[in-house]
Amino acid sequence: MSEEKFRFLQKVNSPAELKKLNEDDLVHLSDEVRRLIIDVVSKNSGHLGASLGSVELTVALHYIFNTPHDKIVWDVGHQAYGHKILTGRRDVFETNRKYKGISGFPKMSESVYDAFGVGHSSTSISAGLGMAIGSHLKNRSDQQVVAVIGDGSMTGGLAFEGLNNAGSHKSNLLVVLNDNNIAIDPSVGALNEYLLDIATSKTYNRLKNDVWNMLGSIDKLGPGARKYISAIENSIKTALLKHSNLFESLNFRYFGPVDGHDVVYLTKVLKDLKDIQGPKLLHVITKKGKGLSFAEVNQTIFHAPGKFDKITGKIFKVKSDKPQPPKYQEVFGTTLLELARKNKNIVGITPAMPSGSSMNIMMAEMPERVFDVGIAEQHAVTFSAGLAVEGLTPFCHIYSTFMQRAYDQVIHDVALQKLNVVLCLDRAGLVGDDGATHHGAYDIAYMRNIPNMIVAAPMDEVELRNMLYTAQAKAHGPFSIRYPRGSGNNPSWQKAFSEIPVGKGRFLAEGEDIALISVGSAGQYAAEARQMLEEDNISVTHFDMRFVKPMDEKALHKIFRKHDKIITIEDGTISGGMGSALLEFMADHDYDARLKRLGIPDRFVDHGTVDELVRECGFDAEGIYKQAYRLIKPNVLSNAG
Ligand SMILES: Cc1ncc(C[n+]2csc(CCOP(=O)(O)OP(=O)(O)O)c2C)c(N)n1
Repeated sequence: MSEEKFRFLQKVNSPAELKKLNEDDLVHLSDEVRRLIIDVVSKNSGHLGASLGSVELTVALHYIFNTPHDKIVWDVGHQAYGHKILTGRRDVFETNRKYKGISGFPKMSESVYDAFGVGHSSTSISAGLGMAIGSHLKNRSDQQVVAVIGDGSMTGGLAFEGLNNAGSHKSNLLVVLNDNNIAIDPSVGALNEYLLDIATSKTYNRLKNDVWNMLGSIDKLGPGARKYISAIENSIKTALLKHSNLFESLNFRYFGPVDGHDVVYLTKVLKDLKDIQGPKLLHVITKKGKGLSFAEVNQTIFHAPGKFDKITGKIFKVKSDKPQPPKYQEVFGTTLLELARKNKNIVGITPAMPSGSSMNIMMAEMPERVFDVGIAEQHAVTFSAGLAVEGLTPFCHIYSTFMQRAYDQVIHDVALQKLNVVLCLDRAGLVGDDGATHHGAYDIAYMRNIPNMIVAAPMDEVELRNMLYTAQAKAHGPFSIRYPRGSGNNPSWQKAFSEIPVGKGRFLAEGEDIALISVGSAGQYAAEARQMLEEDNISVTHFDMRFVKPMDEKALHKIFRKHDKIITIEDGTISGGMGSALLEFMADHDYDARLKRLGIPDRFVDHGTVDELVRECGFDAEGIYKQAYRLIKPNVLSNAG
């Protein structure tokens, strides 16, 4: 790190050292933190906009609060790069999200300053409240707890549950609402309009500031005066806002809105708030992408832009002469629009991920048929169930990892009533550098035990298209389709649709020595392993299940009658996954075979590239190849490696 460029930052190895700086130096320090984030993220990729927007807030929080004794609980955690840099990870920040490097999200096992592990949204208020009440029960009354949550994450039901509960306790919780008026895509919903209303009401804010100043000076006169002023403050708020303040109605003291980029002012406000007891909310206005012009303008793209030129803002794409296959999500988005043009019953539902799902393609042409419901996976599923009751065919798109939030809604609201909802699970399997919080490891296991649920996993882009087509072609009841992050390898994917018989798999090869049974895109590794084995004159059956439920029992009987050496391959947890389903099948039908299950082991897998992680889990082509040797020629295993 150049000494000249990072004059202040190089002195800060911990929040204790940060506290040695003058207030005025905090402005320079903030600039340097921002510069380091830009330097590293432009080279390594990662979450950019949110972290740039919360630099001053991060500096001010660590300046005023006594971390790690005081707890800062970040929501989602994608805005916490500044926090990592200021809490002893400045020199390893280069390894952010890399294999064996630091995680892109706060993680309790990584640092004592990471008060709570995150990645999924809307958890900070509940976790923070638990800590605030816990510290009180443990007689640590001097401990402060701060939950930092964005306006997008505030739309999640869990955040409201936390606010509601916190408002009925007297515990010392400070919620900092970091309002930049955008999630990944523009913020939606009534809460967003409400926040905008407060943030832009000039009269309200002027009076609010007067009251704030008065409150500060009256505070020194004792508790009686404070109560009196507080009553005036409340009546002004009530009179000036169209409705009474939402947060005040939930028993929070509401402060703000304040400029989240004025680091010196922020430190003053936070210092004052430290002395105010009970639940309180500070509304901070920030700009996503702050300090990098193109990131401020194209906030959705620069949420997590990949590698880019930090001067021009040009995003680097993979260089290739050949036409590149599109991402799976683009195949989904394009196909959904094609289907929706023909089938008027199709509607799209996304919980705050129009661009992350490519549902924005359909949204652009038919905005009235696509619903961005905010970061609200539970609501997205039950809302889809309601649409299905009216005879529509909702395509509810949720990343596999976020669908975990809506499990009861899938069972109770959709499956139990056999409603025609198509659940599209993107980012299924290992997702790479976002790591353990984001891997879509569990959906095969959690979907396949639900009665009425169809569990489909296409092996490539063409199969995905046909699966989407099949799901809407007739009333199947709940139909889930999982597909991975990234691109497949078929640039000519846009073929005419053909319906796939539900519950039918396909033989990609029929051999004698061993059977590879795969599901979903992990079949690509199996296909590669088959080639490697056949080069060694080992004859291989490769069966692509396509459906984990219902299973193609006819084909499975054929395989189990013929083969006593079988490997199952899936990009999902081994426990309870497709391989486990085949073990059950084997036991139920008294087959005797050596069956080895490859997939994600029963532990949390960290971050890295998808290739690195698949290799670590051992279901890459090489891993399958070696496993095949272990089954059929254990004595020559050493040759195979
Ligand atoms: C449960 C869940 N759903 C979806 C996401 C994906 N996601 C990551 S950040 C984000 C937007 C968060 O918006 P906001 O809280 O306003 O923070 P900002 O990025 O604007 O700073 C979303 C939807 C997630 N992390 N968790």
